[in-house]
Amino acid sequence: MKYDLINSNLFIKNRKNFKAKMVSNSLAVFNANDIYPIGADSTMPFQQDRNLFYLSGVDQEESILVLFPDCPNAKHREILFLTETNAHIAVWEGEKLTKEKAFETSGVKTVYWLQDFDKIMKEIMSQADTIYINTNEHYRANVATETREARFNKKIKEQFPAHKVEKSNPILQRLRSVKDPLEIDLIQQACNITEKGFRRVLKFTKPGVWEYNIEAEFIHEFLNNRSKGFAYTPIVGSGNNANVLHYIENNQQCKAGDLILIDAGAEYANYASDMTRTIPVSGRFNDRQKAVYNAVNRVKNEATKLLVPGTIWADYHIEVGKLMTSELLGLGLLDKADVQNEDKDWPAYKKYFMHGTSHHMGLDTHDYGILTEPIQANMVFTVEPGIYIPDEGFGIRLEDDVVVQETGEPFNLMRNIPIEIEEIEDIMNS
Ligand SMILES: [Mn+2]
Repeated sequence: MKYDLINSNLFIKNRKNFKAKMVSNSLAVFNANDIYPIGADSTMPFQQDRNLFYLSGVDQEESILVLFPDCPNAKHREILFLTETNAHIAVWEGEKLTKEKAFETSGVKTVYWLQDFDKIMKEIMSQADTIYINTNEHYRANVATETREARFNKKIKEQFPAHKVEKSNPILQRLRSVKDPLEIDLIQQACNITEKGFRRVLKFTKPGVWEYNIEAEFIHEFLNNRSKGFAYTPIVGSGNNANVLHYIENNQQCKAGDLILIDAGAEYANYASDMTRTIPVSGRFNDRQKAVYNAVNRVKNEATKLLVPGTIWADYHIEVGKLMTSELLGLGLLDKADVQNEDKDWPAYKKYFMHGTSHHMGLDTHDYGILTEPIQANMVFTVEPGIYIPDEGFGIRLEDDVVVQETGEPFNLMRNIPIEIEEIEDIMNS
């Protein structure tokens, strides 16, 4: 791993919280992600299953975590199964977790090699009444491949048809949405790396650069700061490309006078950061661009204040819609009649701002969190309003990541990343 070892107390505490939600005499199983193939013997870079990582810190393929808090054998209340390693295997396959290193990483004392899994499972399943299986119920999930976890779930239900089955997902959604201070620190580190990338881009950008040159500036800074790369596929859209919400081609030349919408964030230790800035190719905004930019920035600042404990996500979006409507009236993009005649299911402002304002962020860029339940302290959200005007050849989105506080305004993890027009222009022209 490129990142520094994480304090294992985080994972010990996460497991303790999960176990506290389990019904009596039950066990829960969590599987690593597969390494996905490309072709021949090529593979995609490994990305750990976020739940297994959350509960163990194990960042290695073919790993399984079992939690069985009521197990009569105290040794089997927490077990990690890992792919076998030794000095000889390490020469060929590179360094893998030893049992000692796995304990240091996760705090799990009982570590077996994977080949013992079936035997141990048979033994402990006979002592349990219920098995928690893990499925991905994220509101945006759309998974076409069969994950290692899905294969496991099929197999275990076949092998042990008499066991009761419970879902891990609601527990994980609730736990993962409220961040531990150690997690907030990791997300802050990801944001700080993003900041370095953005400052580099501000100095680099000028008429004639290509969108992919900007992408390259980010990745240079990310890798030099122990990030393995972008937390999600970056968007670098100049001119009207900014109005294609999921533009990821990043293959056009940036022209004088245009704006560039940059939605890019570093990952650090599997934690995401998610930033959007919009900057002028030439280093100066024109008056119209400034007016729209400041409108978006005001909506962002006002929306942020609404992210307080007790707020319901859907109600928050209605309030942000009102803020945006008033700004669009001010900019002359909407008139009073547009608003009076609007369809309540698709309000007038959505012509220029058609996506959501906030999502949970953490181990996943669009992180777990149950949106119908009230917002709580220590949830991390993005705030990312935008105004997209294809007729005027530009689109503006601004996005920060914030932590909800017990009282008062959220804490902005991107407070040091330039966002005010003067600061952006000063750096670009320095
Ligand atoms: Mn976002």
